[in-house]
Parts: sequence; C-alpha cells; structure tokens
Amino acid sequence: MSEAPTTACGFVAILGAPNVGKSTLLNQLIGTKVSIVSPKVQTTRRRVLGITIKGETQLVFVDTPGIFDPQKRLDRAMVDAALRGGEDSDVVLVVIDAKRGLDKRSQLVFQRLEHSRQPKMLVLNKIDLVKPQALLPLIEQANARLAFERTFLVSAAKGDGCADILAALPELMPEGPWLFPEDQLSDLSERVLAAEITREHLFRQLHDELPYSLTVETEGYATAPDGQAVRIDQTIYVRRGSQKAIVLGEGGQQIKRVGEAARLELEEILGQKVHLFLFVKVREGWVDDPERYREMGLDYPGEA
Ligand SMILES: Nc1nc2c(ncn2[C@@H]2O[C@H](COP(=O)(O)OP(=O)(O)OP(=O)(O)O)[C@@H](O)[C@H]2O)c(=O)[nH]1
Ligand SMILES: [Mg+2]
Repeated sequence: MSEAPTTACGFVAILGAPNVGKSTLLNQLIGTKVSIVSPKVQTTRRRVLGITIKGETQLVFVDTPGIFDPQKRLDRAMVDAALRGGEDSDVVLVVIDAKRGLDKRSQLVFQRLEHSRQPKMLVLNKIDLVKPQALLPLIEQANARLAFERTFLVSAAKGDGCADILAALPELMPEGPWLFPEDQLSDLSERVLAAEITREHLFRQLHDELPYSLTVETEGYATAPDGQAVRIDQTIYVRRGSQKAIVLGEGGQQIKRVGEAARLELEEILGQKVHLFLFVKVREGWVDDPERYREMGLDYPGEA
C-alpha cells in the first residue's frame, strides 16, 4: 500500500500601511481577483482570505486593511482586524511601497509588529516605480529595523517576483490537512464579493471623503432558473442627504456609471449575465451601528 503524501496548510498574513498594494499582491498570488483595489487609501475594510495550492501545501493568504493610526470607530475596527489577521498567521508578509520608502506610515507598521512572534518576510512592492539602485538602502534600513527571514522585490501590479514568494512559503507551513476544499479561492460569499465590487467602483469614481462615508450591502441575490443570469439588489448607505445627491448625480448619471462598471466586472468574475439594481439610502448613524459592522465582517469596537 502506498502512503498518501503528507499535506501542509498554513496562513500567510499580508500586512502594511494603507495603499502599499496588499490587495493587488493577494490577487496576483492566487491568480484571480478576490480583494478590491483602488488608488485611494483604506480601500480594504475587512480580512479577505485568498486560497491557493502549491504542490501538497494549501496556502491561505489573509489580506488585511492597512495599519494606520486610527481616529474614528470604523478606523479602529479596520486596524483591529488587520492586527488580528497577523496574530493568527504562520508567516507575515510585511509590504512596503518602494516608492514611498520607510516613511512615517511604514514606521508605524514596524512599530506595531515589533513584538509579533511570527516569522516575517519583507516585500518591497511597486519596484516598477523606482530605480534599482534605490532598493539596496531600503532593504538595509528595513532589515535593521525588524528581523526579516527573507526580502522579496516585487511588482504586484505586473506580477514580477510573486513566483519567488509562492516558492518560499510551503516549507514554512505546518503539516496538516487542507482546511478548505481544493477549488475554493476565497472566503467571501458571492453576495459580499458583489457588494465589495460596487464599493470599489464607488471608491474609484467618487472624490474626497465620500467613499469613506458609505457602505454597500447586498440585499438580494437571485439566480435565474436556467442559471444564466443573476439579479443583484444592493443598498448604498450614506450619512447625509447631500451625499446621497452626489452618489446619484445629476439625473442619476453618477450611480448609473458606477452600476455599469460594477455590473461589467461582476459579469466577468461570475461568468453570468448580471442585472444590478442599486439603491441609495441615508442612514446618518451607520458608522456607529453594530449591525453595519457585522455586515462588513468587522467586530464592533466599543468606546476608545
Ligand atoms: N505601479 C504600481 N502600482 C501598484 C503596484 N501594486 C499596487 N499598485 C497600485 O497601488 C494602489 C493601491 O493598491 P491596493 O492593492 O488597493 O493597496 P492596499 O495596500 O490593498 O490598500 P488598502 O486596502 O487601502 O490598505 C492601486 O492603485 C494599485 O493599482 C505595483 O506593483 N506597481
Ligand atoms: Mg487593500
């Protein structure tokens, strides 16, 4: 009787300041989009698992919200979620934006990770934006600040260097059974992913503080009997009537553009025709409503 090969499975947290490219890296590592990306800071609000298999090892990546100095309740819930994602993992990838270097924001991340006991690896991302000679001093400074097992030079947007990360991880993962079915790519339900995609396009299309004042929830998700099409109903919660007017835009043009972009992306991801219906509701206190945090996949933090 031949013995079954030994399997391994472990969690790899992706931590860093806002906007350094953590979600782009996650999507690139697992080869498909499960976590939303935008040019604005604080796009990711919740932990998102992205799962892939390398040989006999199942790698479970944990994308996290950026670590920053939280001021408001929602900020605190996001940073808590990020730090907890790090604590529960077997390895931590600490992502730095090579263009920004070791700025104040990444210093804060190093500070928060000083006492974490997990092995840490440094990922210098966005190397496509800097001259190669700028990298060496950065590697030296970062390694002097925290003990890293390895350093990777990466362009998550282009995919450069990602294979090296994938090759280095399996030997660090504990032996054990796979925790997820072989074909599972993420822990997000289709309803949550659909809400996230709409939120991504709101982040991309709206300016100033508005993206931070809204949240999106999927209220209805119904597949047609023939499986060819899906109807998705979503509510965008904003905090004030004036914000609702901006989200709708003149003659509803703004929300139409957002809906169109989100629909096209959802059709690609789901491989189905999508009918997307967006509603905007004013809910003044949603940032202090525990139910909204539950929907966002966050714990509700009490008073500071
Ligand atoms: N040029 C370049 N841009 C990148 C690279 N990786 C990510 N970006 C861009 O950086 C911006 C932020 O990327 P995200 O993946 O959303 O960053 P994040 O760290 O997840 O951000 P938060 O979720 O807000 O903390 C986006 O505009 C990305 O397209 C890269 O390797 N090169
Ligand atoms: Mg992100």
